[in-house]
Amino acid sequence: MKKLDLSLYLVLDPDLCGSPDGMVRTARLAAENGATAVQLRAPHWKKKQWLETARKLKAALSPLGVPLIINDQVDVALAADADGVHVGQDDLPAADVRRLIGPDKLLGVSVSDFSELAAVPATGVDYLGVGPVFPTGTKPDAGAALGIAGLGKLAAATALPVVAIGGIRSVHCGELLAAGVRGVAVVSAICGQPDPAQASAALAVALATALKTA
Ligand code: TZP
Ligand code: MG
Repeated sequence: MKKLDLSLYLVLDPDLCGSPDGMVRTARLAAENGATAVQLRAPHWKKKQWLETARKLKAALSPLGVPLIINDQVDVALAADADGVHVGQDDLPAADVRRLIGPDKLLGVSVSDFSELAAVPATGVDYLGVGPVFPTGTKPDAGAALGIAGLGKLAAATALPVVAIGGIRSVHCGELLAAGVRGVAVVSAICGQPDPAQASAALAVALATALKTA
């Protein structure tokens, strides 16, 4: 498998994308225009909808070489043969998820403070999602914004790749990469934008520019 590229990580939101097919369309446009990883996140869905959409996403993203990561639903990830699972603090513990998914799939964990960071297992986790960095309307229970300084302190305290999340727009890419993160995860900066392809391309350009000047 090619090296994991977390630089532009799209997290899909069913409300912002309009429909399951809208999600697949958004994911495809994003992946064709610079998104390097895609997560399916649909907290209110029934299993059947999860699985059907995960399979469509996998079919759309695999040919583009973009990994599909499933939020929380380990069984869906296995049934759809997704590339990985992302768990939050209220989901199954990372060590249990690793046992369930085996050694080859990706595993990401959400972290928002030092105590959550300390609880991350020493092995078996591939990356951390850290946030919210900025205030976000997309996840009402996301907690207080860390700011760039708070993000930087957490990123400096772990050897794992960190993906920043929460309120991120292309204008933030430079300061986020300078804070030591490997990539940015976005929902509303791509989902629900009038032109998700153009929005993705603009983020990819901002990241490439930030990397060049870093
Ligand atoms: N986890 C922490 S903040 C967040 C998630 C899923 C939502 C980020 O959404 P947006 O629209 O990019 O601010
Ligand atoms: Mg979750």
